[in-house]
Amino acid sequence: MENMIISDEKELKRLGEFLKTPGKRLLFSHRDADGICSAALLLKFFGEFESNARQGPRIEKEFVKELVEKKPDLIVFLDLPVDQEWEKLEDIFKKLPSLRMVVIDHHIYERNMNSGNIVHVNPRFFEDKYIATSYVAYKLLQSLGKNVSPFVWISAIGIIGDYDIKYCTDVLELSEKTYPGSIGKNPMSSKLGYASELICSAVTIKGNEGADSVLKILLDSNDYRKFLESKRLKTWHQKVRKEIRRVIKDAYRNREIHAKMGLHIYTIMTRMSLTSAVSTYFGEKYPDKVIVIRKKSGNEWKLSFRNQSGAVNVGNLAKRCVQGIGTGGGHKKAAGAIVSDWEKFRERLLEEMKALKSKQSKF
Ligand SMILES: [Mn+2]
Repeated sequence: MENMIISDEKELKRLGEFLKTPGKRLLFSHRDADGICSAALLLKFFGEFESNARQGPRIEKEFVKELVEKKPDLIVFLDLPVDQEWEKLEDIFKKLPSLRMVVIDHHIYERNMNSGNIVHVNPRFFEDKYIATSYVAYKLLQSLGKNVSPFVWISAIGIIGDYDIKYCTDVLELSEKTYPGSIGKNPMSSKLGYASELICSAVTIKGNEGADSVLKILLDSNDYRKFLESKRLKTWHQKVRKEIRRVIKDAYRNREIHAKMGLHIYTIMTRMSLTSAVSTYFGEKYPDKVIVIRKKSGNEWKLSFRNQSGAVNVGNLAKRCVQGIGTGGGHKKAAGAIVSDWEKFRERLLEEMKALKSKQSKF
């Protein structure tokens, strides 16, 4: 099955030209395995970028100022749904009218920003499918005539890092064919699955510095085995694993279970950013439950949602529960949020879950 990535040859050509824009070139990618692998793929063929990882699509005032001061000729965003911030982008274009922008993303989009100055690629313009950005980047580079197949393993790591591999199996199969043993029978527990864990823990323990290290190691590695040899990444991974084990043990003790609603709430206490990792753990352990993980962060609560079975759309659930008290959203099976008022949030969550249950039992 072939996934539709970009509308036509003309758009592809425009993308190729934009990526060759000379002058000051800035690259921003999401600070996760998919974002970092997408960046590595692009940089293998289009070097000379000043590259930075970002936690999300938010474009704060400070960031606008910083961008405008740098006077870039080209800005590329990877795996970041910056179309949510199109108003801020318009401000930037007002100040830098000759700026070119490339957005390559796979999240549910708010608007298609394709225009004279922007090339916006998102497979969801064509079909509602979960296709990792690393897959999109791989296919684009291939279509642009680049010899990207030796780096199929980088694309595979990004795909596995995002968990939803259903529509990306052709790239995973190609990786296994090119590098036998890299994917095997179960991608999640394969060598490249381990590679995606290495990236995840580097970011967990070292933030942007970890993301930069990973990117550099990916760029220096011509083979996935070389990447897996990194001592630094292995050490960070072991530290994170140890902390995750401790946090999970503790979370079991104070969990709040609403059996009738199929809802589990866990509170975690750790200095590392582990909400999403712990959420994934419990999400896999209880695939038919809605899992909510909460962690205090300053005066707010960081939340993570999972429903592995997909019976409850947790992206929508998060969005509905945070109104007026924070921000949140995400994908169908995995979402995140930040709220200021936990009690209010909890009340809404229980109401929403009750409503969902009564709706389900009617059928
Ligand atoms: Mn991402």
